[in-house]
Amino acid sequence: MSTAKIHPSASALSTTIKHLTGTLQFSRTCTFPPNGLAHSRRTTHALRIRRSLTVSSSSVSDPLEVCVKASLTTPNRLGDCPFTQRVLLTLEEKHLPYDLKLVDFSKKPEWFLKVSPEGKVPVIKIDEKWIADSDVITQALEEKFPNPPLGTPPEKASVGSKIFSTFIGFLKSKDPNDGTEQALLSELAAFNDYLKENGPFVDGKRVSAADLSLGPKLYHLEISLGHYKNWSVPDSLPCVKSYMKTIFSMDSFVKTRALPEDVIEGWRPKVMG
Ligand SMILES: N[C@@H](CCC(=O)N[C@@H](CS)C(=O)NCC(=O)O)C(=O)O
Repeated sequence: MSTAKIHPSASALSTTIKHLTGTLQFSRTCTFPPNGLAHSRRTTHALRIRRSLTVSSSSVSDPLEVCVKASLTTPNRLGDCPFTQRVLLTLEEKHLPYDLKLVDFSKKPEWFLKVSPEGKVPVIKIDEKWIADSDVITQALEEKFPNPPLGTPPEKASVGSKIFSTFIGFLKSKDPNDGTEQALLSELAAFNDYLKENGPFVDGKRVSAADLSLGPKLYHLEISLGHYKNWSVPDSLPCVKSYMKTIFSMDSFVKTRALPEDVIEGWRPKVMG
């Protein structure tokens, strides 16, 4: 098991920390730096920064432990899982510190199967209890840490919710005429129309839980369909394209995203299967 202490990069902990994240990547306690570089030697400078980070974050809460898939391609790196990224985005947007427990999916260890009997990530420890499933986890985080509020109004919560399943259908499809591409396009077109009327985010001007769920799925869509099918979201859907661009460039997204090569490797068995 590898552990990485991650502290929130977003505004509550001030621009100081944001400013420091570039150097923090060289601290041993920060195995997963914002830009995904592997950790390096501890330096005096990094130690100094770590001290200031600890002082700044102590008023927030103790780090929450989160089990995540380890990278398939790069040692000591967060791997690909859109459900995990959704949880990490929620933690980031709520400015909550967390520790990643990297799980090697090629040989899941006993300790992990004890806390996640289904062998799935993400799982998170809240109040000494391990909780599975990103729906349940994000709801629990919203209840325990209500500020800033991230809930999506119920009438908007299912916007875009069929994009992921139609994307997987198209990705796995071997027959170009089986309607799976059309099914995806029609879900994306409906989402484009919704954003045109109600955007730029699902709940208008504010980022909410629905965006934190959709964003990682669209990221997987973009990378895997680009790689396996040479396909991209058409220019006729400009609101979807700009939505993706905006979400993918959020600090929290950049900090928690998987490497493109992991996304590609992660989907390979489904594409080949
Ligand atoms: N409904 C769950 C789905 C979680 C899930 O399917 N996670 C995948 C990784 S993205 C997993 O752990 N699969 C087990 C495996 O591949 O062995 C959630 O929202 O958290």
